[in-house]
Amino acid sequence: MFKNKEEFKQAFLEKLHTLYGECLDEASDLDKYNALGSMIRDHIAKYWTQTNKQYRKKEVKQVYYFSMEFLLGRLLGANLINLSAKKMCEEALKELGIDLNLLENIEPDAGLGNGGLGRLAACFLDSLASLSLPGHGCGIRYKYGFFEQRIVDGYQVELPDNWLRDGNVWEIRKADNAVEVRFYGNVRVEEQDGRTVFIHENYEPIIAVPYDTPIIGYERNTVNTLRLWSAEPAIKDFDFSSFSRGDYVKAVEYRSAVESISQILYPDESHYKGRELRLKQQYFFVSAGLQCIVRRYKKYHGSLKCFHKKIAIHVNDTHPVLAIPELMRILIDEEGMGWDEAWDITVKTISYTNHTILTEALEKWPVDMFRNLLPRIYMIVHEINERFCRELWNKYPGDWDRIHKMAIIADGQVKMAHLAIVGSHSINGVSKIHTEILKNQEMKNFYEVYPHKFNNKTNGVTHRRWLLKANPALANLISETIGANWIKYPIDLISLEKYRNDTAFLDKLAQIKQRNKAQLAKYIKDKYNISVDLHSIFDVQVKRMHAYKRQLLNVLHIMDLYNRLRENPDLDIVPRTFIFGAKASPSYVQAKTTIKLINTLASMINNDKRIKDKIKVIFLENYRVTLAEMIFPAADLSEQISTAGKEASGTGNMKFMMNGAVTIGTMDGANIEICEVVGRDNIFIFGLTAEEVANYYHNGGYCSWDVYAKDSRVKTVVDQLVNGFFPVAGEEFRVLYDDLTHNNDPFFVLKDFASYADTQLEVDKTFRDKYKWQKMSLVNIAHSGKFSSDRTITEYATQIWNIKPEIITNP
Ligand code: B1N
Repeated sequence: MFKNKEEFKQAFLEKLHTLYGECLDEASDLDKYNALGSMIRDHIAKYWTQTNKQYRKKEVKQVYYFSMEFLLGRLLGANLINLSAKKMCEEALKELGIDLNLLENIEPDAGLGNGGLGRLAACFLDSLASLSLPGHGCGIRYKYGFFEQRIVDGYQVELPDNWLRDGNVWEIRKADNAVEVRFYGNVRVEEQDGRTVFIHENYEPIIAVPYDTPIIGYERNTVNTLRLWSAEPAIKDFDFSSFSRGDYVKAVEYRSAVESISQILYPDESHYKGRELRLKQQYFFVSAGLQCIVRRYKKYHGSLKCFHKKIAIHVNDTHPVLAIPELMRILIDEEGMGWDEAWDITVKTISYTNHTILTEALEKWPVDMFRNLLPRIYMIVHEINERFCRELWNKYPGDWDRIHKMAIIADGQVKMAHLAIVGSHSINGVSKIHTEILKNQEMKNFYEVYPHKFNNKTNGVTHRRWLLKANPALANLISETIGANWIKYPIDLISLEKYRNDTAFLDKLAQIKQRNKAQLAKYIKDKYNISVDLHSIFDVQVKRMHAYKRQLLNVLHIMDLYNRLRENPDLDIVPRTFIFGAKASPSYVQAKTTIKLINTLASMINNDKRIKDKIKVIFLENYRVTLAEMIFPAADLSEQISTAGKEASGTGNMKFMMNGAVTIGTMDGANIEICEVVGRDNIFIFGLTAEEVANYYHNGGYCSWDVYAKDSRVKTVVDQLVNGFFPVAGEEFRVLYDDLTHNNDPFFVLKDFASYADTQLEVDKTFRDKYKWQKMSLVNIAHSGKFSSDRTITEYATQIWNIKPEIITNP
């Protein structure tokens, strides 16, 4: 980035001066952070321009990844690494008496996502740019990201995440590229020159303004773009004429209604709520994004006949599926194309990823709401549905039941997953088992009609953030041992395999783990004033709080262990530190109650002198990308314990593995593929299989009362939820108790309890054999290359998008 430290220091001081008119001693840390960020932006500007210029000149095919969520976390550290400028920058700043680490900590997380789905989108952007692939992100610039979690008296309290308060040095507002998006109104149908035309009138116009963030590839000249849209009123400020007519209040109301569209990220993962504002958000960014892509395409190509040859649009779950009717609208209403040609282009352009089969997460919009908000889009969806149902009728004459089940519009609802399948050329699941479930169960009927559309793309995570950045000590050891090629070709990590019996190497691995544990322990001590044993097993479950992820199974096991320890304080166990991190959706009662349960149990256990510090329970507040970067490197054991068949893939499992944690998990999502590569000896598998779970569901579930009655350990811990064992107001944990017993335990927590507890004993036994454990850890790291998002993105690029690397030349 700069030739040498001197040049860098010079530029830094100049930047502080031009930005703030300050010299170094006057500058605040925030000013210094902004100066550094701004320098990076200046530096990459020419590469950014060059990237766009080259894409345009060579007319390369580009993909646009449409997503409601991009969970980027912080960018400074990641950008410096990708520019190979971290070391130089660190040293130069040090000479100026500035700690780079401190500046990195100034940056708020860009928390524009709920969890796995949003973080996946961020990992994909990193891999696209790092593989020199022409691919960009398109989403919403939420003013408030995912809420900040505080724990007060054991309860989750949500605070707004005002991440833009101090500005955002990475983004550039592109007011020139603003477009109009239209809501409500009515459609007038007219015959003009023998053609039917559709005129959307009396609509409410909203201006979408893009903010661009550069996405810098690792040691490449490529700088792709993440474009996030912000909603602004079409009428600038208070329209003076309406003001003078006395419509002052109306003018203000209009303004805040418009701004509400990009105000806040919905904090509901895997739970669908039919809110009009969310539908508005979806159409808002999809329409803005598409208009802008089409406008640029037309500028260089004139006609849209070959649009799909140069543009691929990917929709991240059903949230951006309105891209299908919106592209139809543009091609038909604005370009005057006929239906069949427009449909052909649309289907060839769009591809779709499904991320969940939980029925409560499937988006279905009430017809009335949909038609009222998007009258022209509704007409198009209606027509798509008519044609699709006719096609089905030809294939399955008389099979009304099947057609009704598969229709896009039925029972007063618009079914977005059905629209996605019909209107795209590719539907992929995110792990092998998930894709099989889609094909053979959830979307079986559709698979029968469109077998060629279905495919699998097992998720991956960027090893640059989750290993190279998060765990520099381990990354260095790896590079010293096998060379640095793995950073560009993560599959090369496999060369580590040959050190599996090298005790000197295993010792080094252990030392690094120990230091990472010490770092997390220090954080815990500083923040919560709790001391944890560095020789204990760091047993970690960090992910969204959800019944199907079964944090409750983990908790019940800890309760059982605690009971055993109270009975026998000399019980021979390896000390354990149980670490949790999780945000619950604000309206999700079970999830919030589980957080309270963990915290209540934690304070009992952590203060119980009788058990001699053998176990500790820590709930880490406000789990987010930046905290995750400290947690994964410090973990010994990775908890991936969802009810089999429920977790589409999981990506935390991959981040743990990359950092040498060993997994305890069910045969679910990508755990199965992790097991496949490391082998049964290097993972702890327990519990029912997805098939077994499905069979029980088929027969109305299993009888949880039987397990409760027969297994005394289970009975004891379940009773403790309601029998006064916990010092909480009366019936607080009753909802959990009821779910497990009267509600027949829908997620098989009690059913899997014995198997889980036995496997935890196995973990305990294995950990005592230091080299055995280190070897397992090493095997996990060595095989984690497969779970790099570079592998995933290469598959998307070649098998779905048909895009090719474009090496950007030096500008
Ligand atoms: O997507 C991840 C997977 O690894 C996880 O297994 C899966 O649970 C997660 C509605 C979702 N599925 N569905 C969502 C998020 C937000 C929302 O509003 C649903 N997230 C997942 C990446 O494939």
